[in-house]
Amino acid sequence: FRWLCRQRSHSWPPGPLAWPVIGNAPQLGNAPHLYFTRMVKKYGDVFQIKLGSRTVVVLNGGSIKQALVKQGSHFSGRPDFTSFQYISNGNSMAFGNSTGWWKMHRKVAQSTVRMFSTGNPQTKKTFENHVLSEGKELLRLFLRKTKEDKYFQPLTYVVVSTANIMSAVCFGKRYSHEDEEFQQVVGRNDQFTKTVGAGSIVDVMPWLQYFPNPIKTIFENFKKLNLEFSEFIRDKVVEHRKTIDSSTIRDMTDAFIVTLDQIRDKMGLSEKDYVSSTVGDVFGASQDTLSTALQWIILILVKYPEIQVRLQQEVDKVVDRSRVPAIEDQQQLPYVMSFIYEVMRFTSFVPLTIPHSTTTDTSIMGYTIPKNTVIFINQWSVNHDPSNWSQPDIFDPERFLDQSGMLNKDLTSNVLLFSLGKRRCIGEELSKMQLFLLTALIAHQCNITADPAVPVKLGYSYGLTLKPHPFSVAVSVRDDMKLLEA
Ligand code: HJJ
Repeated sequence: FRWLCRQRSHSWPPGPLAWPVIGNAPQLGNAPHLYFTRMVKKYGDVFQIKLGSRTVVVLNGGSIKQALVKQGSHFSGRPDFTSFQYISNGNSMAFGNSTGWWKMHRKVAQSTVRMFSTGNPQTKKTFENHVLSEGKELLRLFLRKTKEDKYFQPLTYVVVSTANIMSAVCFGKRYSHEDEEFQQVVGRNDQFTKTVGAGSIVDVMPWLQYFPNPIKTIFENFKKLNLEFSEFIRDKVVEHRKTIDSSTIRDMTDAFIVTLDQIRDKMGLSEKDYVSSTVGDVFGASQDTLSTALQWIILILVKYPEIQVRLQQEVDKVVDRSRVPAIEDQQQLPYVMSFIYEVMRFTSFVPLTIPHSTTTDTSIMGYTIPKNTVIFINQWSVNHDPSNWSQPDIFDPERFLDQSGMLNKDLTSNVLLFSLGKRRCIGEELSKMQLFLLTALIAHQCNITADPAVPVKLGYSYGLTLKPHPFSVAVSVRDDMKLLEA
């Protein structure tokens, strides 16, 4: 068949032979991004596989920019995957197809997120305050846990803390680490991530949800978590609507209520609640990704103690003991920034983006692709491409520093973690600011160590985000500083 196609003027992308019914699903294994990256060697940057009955075109390396930027509108769709229909009751902007007023909706979301993070000096300060006070609280908790248990698992504390940062921004409220309702809402990121990751079994073989098997159970849990998550968000929005005063915007939810309702009425759209799904996307995406990033940062700090020392030395040169690091210090802390970029590159913890689909018949690198084809974007392949990076599988922040020790912006811009084009992440600035502040704070205040009896491993479980396997650490204050002990 492929031979026949080549005889005509167009050709489909090459790819491995597929089984009937299941296609290439079994070959994906527990790390699809690695399977795809192996396939690049055989077929090139663009190839196709079958997942269940669907054809999926996988884009790697340089073909990604070509598709998402140069031919952006052709590749900006989302597939009608089963799992996506349960996120925000099918109203998620991030997982939904870009029809109708999606473009304007995205613009509103983008500017609102900016308004509450990096938008102007005043909001920046407020945001910095949220991050640092939550960061300090987290480190105090770490110290207490170390006293109690010596080595402890940081996971749940990291999740609640990072969720609290965005809860302050979105809802003007933070939760205690003991709050069970909050833990229920944000504590199931692993289930979410598994079910929506590219190559997820229910999306590939949706019929599995209809008879008893392990996938059915996983999917029911996913539906339940989304219902409860949506309910949490909806309650927040209802509460805000009751008490809102449009002359004093308290938080992001207030801002979305004012702007989205206004646009909806001006455009004569139906009396639908667009606020909940929008806030849900922002809160859900930021807490899931930031908690994952911080887990990786902590794990890498204990894996490479000499890099931890190097971070501490740089921060000490710039920030004395009378204060904690601030946003303004970022320019003077190139090693901290190179460390963060290296964590993003090395872990590539969003290995594939949320799946795309083509919005029209199109072509890429000479291959024909019909409308509504599922497109996987392999970010991992870019970040580990040996023609782009020397020894890509080695963790080395120095790769981003030039001879004078400054951050090389040309190199950092080659790291692909927030996607590109019409679907690129709207939280990139916000997220980098948080990672900078938290990393600098940790380096300034603490030593983090692993149990010498347990080797530090960098293994992970696959999903939309790669989550490190559970690990334990001990945390101590670096000196007799009083700040954290308060
Ligand atoms: C969630 C974790 C959730 C939503 C949204 C509505 C927008 C990581 C990458 C993109 C993030 C994409 C978005 C995720 C939305 C979560 C997240 C969870 C329920 C949700 C590439 O985040 O446990 O539940 O409902």
